[in-house]
Amino acid sequence: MATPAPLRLDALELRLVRLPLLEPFEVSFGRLDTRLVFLVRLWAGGHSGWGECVAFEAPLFSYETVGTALHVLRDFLGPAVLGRPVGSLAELGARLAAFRGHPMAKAGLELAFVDLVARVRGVSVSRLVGGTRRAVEVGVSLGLQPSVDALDERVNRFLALGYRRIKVKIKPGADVAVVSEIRRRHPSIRLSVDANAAYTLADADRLRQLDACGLLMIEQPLAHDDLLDHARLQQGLATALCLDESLTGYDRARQALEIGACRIVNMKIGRVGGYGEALRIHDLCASRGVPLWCGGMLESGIGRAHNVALASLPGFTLPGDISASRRYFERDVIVPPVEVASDGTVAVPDTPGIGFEVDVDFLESRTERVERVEP
Ligand code: OSB
Ligand code: MG
Repeated sequence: MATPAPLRLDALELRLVRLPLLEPFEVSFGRLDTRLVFLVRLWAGGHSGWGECVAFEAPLFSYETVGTALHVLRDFLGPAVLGRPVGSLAELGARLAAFRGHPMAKAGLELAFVDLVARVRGVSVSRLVGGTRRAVEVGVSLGLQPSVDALDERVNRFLALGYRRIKVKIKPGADVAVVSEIRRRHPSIRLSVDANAAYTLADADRLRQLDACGLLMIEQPLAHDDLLDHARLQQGLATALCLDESLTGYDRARQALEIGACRIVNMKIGRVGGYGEALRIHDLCASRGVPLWCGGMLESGIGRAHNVALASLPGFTLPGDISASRRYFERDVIVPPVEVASDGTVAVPDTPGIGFEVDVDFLESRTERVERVEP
């Protein structure tokens, strides 16, 4: 993906914006009541592009945090790319690759760069990265609930809104009984579960009981950095495993598929380090016929718009965790908000860049911290 002409990157803006969640989101590793959204804006000449760094405040999903990403972007990634011409996404990626780890920080910058290039060229991000779909299929991810009835109320609500797949969070003690009951009440829906790394191989017997639930997949049952034990577990399981946390880049995805650690791939552009890695993983899955879908990190509309663009590539074959803005927030940072149509799809914008207008006044009113990085 080349730029029209090498772009001189002038400045980076790093902005933390707090958005309350309409309801708390609870998973096996903890509970979120508000989302501290980390927005990245990149300038070149009179143009700018927007990205989002999906790190959370605490290192519970992965080791990165909003604080580490702010440090790495301000002190290393920004200085490595600002003030000099950049000719392509590959060239940007090569400069960032000098630094180890910190995929979410890198992705925040790559997202802003891709939006910037798309706006300069006057094309949509979807078109720029090779997207082919005009609408993407979506599902919903439901947090842990105090009772089966509370969970089922949400299942019914999102099915009525058209969502095409329901994902339920599980953890030890809130798994087989809950999921069996949801399946009993909804015999034919596409249903999956996500453990966020809450189990070990010692729980294999319990996880095998989920085979009776007819699930589309079991997402990340074992440790966040494991591949080998997942391969062992997959051997004794009829249900497909899907990896999320463990797939931190292209090589990890390739290795996971080579050893049979999963049969389905969850793509999170932040977790894998940006568009460069994401596009390579997409091509790998497409070439091997591995089902792929776009995960979510409770993003604001900016990260969500990038997810919509990415999910418009042909290799995304299952509904993503790309829900409507109002599934999470009373008010989003983009106009219009992301909407889910009654057929369970989100339209892919065809206007320049991410295809949504950023509500800068609203952002300002919710900003907790903003820093500008210059060469
Ligand atoms: O594992 O996919 C996950 C939310 C926060 C952290 C991890 C995960 C999730 C979700 C929600 O499942 C995805 C979304 O709706 O954005
Ligand atoms: Mg997950």
